[in-house]
Amino acid sequence: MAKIKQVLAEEILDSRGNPTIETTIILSDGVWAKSSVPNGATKGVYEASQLRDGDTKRFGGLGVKNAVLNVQTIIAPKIVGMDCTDQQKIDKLMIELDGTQNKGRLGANAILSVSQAVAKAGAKSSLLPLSVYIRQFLGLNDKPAKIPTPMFNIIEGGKHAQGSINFQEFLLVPASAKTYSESLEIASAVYSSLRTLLRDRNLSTLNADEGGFSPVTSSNIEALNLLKQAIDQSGYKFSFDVFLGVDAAAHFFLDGKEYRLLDRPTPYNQDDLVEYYTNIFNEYSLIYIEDPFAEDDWEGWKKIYNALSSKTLIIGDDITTTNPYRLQLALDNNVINGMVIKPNQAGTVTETLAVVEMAKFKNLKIVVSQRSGETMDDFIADFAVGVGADYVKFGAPVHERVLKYNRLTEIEAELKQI
Ligand code: 2PG
Ligand code: MG
Repeated sequence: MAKIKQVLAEEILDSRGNPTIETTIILSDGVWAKSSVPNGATKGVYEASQLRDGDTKRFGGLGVKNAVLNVQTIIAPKIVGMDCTDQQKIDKLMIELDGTQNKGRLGANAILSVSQAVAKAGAKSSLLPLSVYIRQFLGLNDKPAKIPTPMFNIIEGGKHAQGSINFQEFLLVPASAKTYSESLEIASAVYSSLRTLLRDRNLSTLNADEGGFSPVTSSNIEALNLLKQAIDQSGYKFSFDVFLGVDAAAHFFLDGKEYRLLDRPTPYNQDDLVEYYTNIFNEYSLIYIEDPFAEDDWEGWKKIYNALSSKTLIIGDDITTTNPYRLQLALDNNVINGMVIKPNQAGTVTETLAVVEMAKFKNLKIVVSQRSGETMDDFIADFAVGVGADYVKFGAPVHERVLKYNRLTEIEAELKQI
């Protein structure tokens, strides 16, 4: 088996122009692979910690030179010489080297860049597509692989588009598509129909962090209406060919007690907000509601779960943060029927896989997601197929976001060859 010969790390820029880390692993058989890590805008407080330099003279303190140094001087000397297919052993070693609960010493960014690069190099050296290589870790090889249903974030608000609407993501879910490529066609058609509609209404067609539009509408409901019309005008049928979902990313929770939405001047208490979600669920047949309440508002979560979980997906992201303890809490409180999986919330490939396994065991739907600050690494696409995710969220079907969607197209073809 090929051994790790060299580990290189660099500070590069993500899609928001902020620094992030990229690691290259070179193996004894000449194979090499590199991987970089993304960054979120709405981070759950329980996410693994990304190490930032804090030197305000560079990138406003967001530099990652120390994380790079940690890879070069602390991680590299320990993993050089190890079998690169020994993913668990390498990840465990990095966790021990870090020695903290949240990877705050070496940085989850430093550790994950190595962990992902090791997986990519291991797959290459084993002459396997990365998605197939990852399937082996979960023992899924006997089951047929499938491309997850993509959910396209085509209107953005919240922290992805400051100054616009409250909900962070308005998602398009092509439902009638028979193949993955057909869902891309549908998403692209609705995206351009929405652009035309916004132009006609004199609303902004500028793009937010994930390539979605960020019109300044008077309410979140108006954004849902725009989407409904865009679908109708694209020639597809709303609530038949295409369904809608939202990631509320409920950061509109103010003073730890009430929720504020553009939709009405007075604040919402938990019951009001459940009623609001129930109304939009009924009106727009939402098949997906992510982070409807704040990450520690368990009572609010319980209320929405009781009201809507038999009819739609109630998905945890900031509340669960790809963390086994947070997932257990969500299960104990019975508040989710699916969860978002993001490797950089966990910090290693092995730990991310463990959370996927736990969630699958509990019959939760798995949604593998990119971050709003992305890189040109398409690892996450292979990872999603590898773990047998039900859905993926990779942003709008434009700009650098197409990288992951296009990788899924390639994987679809690769799977046919196997
Ligand atoms: C989310 C993500 C990805 P961010 O909340 O689901 O879309 O956003 O990366 O900003 O946390
Ligand atoms: Mg989210």
